[in-house]
Amino acid sequence: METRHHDVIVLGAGVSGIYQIKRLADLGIDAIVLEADEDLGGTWYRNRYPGARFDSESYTYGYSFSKELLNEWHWKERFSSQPENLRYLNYVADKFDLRRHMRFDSRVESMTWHEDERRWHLELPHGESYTARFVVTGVGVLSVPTLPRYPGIDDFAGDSFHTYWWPKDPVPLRGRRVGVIGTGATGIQVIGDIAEKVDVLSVFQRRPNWTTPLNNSLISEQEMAEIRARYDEIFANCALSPGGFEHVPDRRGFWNLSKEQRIAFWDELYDKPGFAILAANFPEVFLDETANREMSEYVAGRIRGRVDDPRVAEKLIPRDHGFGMQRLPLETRYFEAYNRDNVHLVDLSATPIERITRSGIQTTAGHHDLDLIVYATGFDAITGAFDRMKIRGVDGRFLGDKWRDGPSTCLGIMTHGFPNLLMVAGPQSVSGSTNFPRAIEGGVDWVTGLLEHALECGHRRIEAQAEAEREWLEEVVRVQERLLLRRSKGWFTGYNANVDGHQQGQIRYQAYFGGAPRYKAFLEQEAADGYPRFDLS
Ligand code: NA7
Repeated sequence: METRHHDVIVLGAGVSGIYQIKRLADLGIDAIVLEADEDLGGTWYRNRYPGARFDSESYTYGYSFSKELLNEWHWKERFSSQPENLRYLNYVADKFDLRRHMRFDSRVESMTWHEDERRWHLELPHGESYTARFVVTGVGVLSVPTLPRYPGIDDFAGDSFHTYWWPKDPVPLRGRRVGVIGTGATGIQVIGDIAEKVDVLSVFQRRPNWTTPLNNSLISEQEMAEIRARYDEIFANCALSPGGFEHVPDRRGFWNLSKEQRIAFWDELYDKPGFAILAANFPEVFLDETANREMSEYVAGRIRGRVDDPRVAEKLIPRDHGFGMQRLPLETRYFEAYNRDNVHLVDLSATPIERITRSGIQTTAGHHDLDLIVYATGFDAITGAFDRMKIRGVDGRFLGDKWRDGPSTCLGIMTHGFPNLLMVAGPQSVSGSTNFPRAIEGGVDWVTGLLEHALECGHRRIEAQAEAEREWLEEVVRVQERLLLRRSKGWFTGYNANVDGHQQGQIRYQAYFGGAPRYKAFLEQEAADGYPRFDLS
């Protein structure tokens, strides 16, 4: 089979890849996108489970690069749902005629750097292959789903799937006994959505998560017109805030206010939409154990106020971590689900799962007969998609080996020993830790600038310097170590009980927590100085 060549190959046709190919196509660069799935959309193509929606305000999630697009698109809900989000990404791709640059069903299985040619060789299934001068990854931060390792998982006779693989065809829910394993952001969305649709819902919870109301609402024509008029301001606000949202931290000083004033403020935040309770809160809540404990007690009180059975309420309150120490899921009718007669909380910390059986789930306390098992058990986050691709750099070095104990990158964009491999939304960038599209637009623009510079100057090789990479790692570690979340068991710190090397106690520095403005300043300075952290030849 013939090997095809392009100057740039983009991996992934999700939110990152769509914008990356738009920028490259506009510059007339010879580039294509290889996408493993049969269509575009990435996260929003895959996660079709009931309740899947943005936790970011829709109008801060959309692309900002085209005024025309901003004026045309009407977000119908403040936090838009998966089908609408996928429609949006298709609309963008069609409007800018981007599909012609995309090759679907094209999963890259391995990638090898050939120093003599200064090219990457990409191998796909069935002997298909490509070469490229540069490869840009937009492979997603949560695109490798992970299943538990319970015995009998293949024995179950009913339907079962990970939320990421929720089928395209409608899944019957009425009259069925459904088990959901996992209570992260995904499980919490699913449970709130299906509780009233199914006959019986058994929630298998190992550890509860802190979660607060999403407070979603419809966006009328009139409101959308106001949002359109405000887009410049909206994106400027997002660019200034650490999380890439319109919400800004409250800097009155936690200790300058009385407890009553703090509670009155939290009452307001609890009723506000989205991540206000996180991003508009006092910074001390995330830096100071006493402040965090008070906030956690406040949210625990709200849970007790919403769950009728006090024993169930206590099981839904996290004890092993404080509020905001793991990625905060946002919920809709989540706690009220537990007030329904058809919903049962199975506390796996008291009665662990022994095995999956032909007809359901066996815990140490008994058997649960089920028709459908939903695995909301998370992802091999941030580095999983890189590990899966078997990337070999200079002298055949395997990236999976380099990153075995945790990733190490230069500005979250490149990693030493892997020339001409550029990462959008890569490890140790802000993509995992802030409003995703705001971060990726910045990442794509920066990578595009570097590629333009290299191609214009006739450079055929770009490599991050080892010393610059060490310095970036120091910055990433220093920032994370200031935060209370540094020891938390969540995907932010690389924890995943189902992946070797990611279990409890094996902290990884996966994302940059220094905030979007600080990250952007590093990138801008680097470009302005002529890319001193990179060797170009
Ligand atoms: P998360 O946040 O990683 O949550 C996974 C959940 O699954 C979590 O509650 C886990 O409990 C649970 N889990 C994982 N393995 C098991 C086993 N073996 N048994 C029982 N329970 C298990 O993933 P999500 O998909 O919810 O969210 C990912 C991101 O997607 C989210 O943050 C948003 O950014 C979008 P554990 O904590 O390990 O005890």
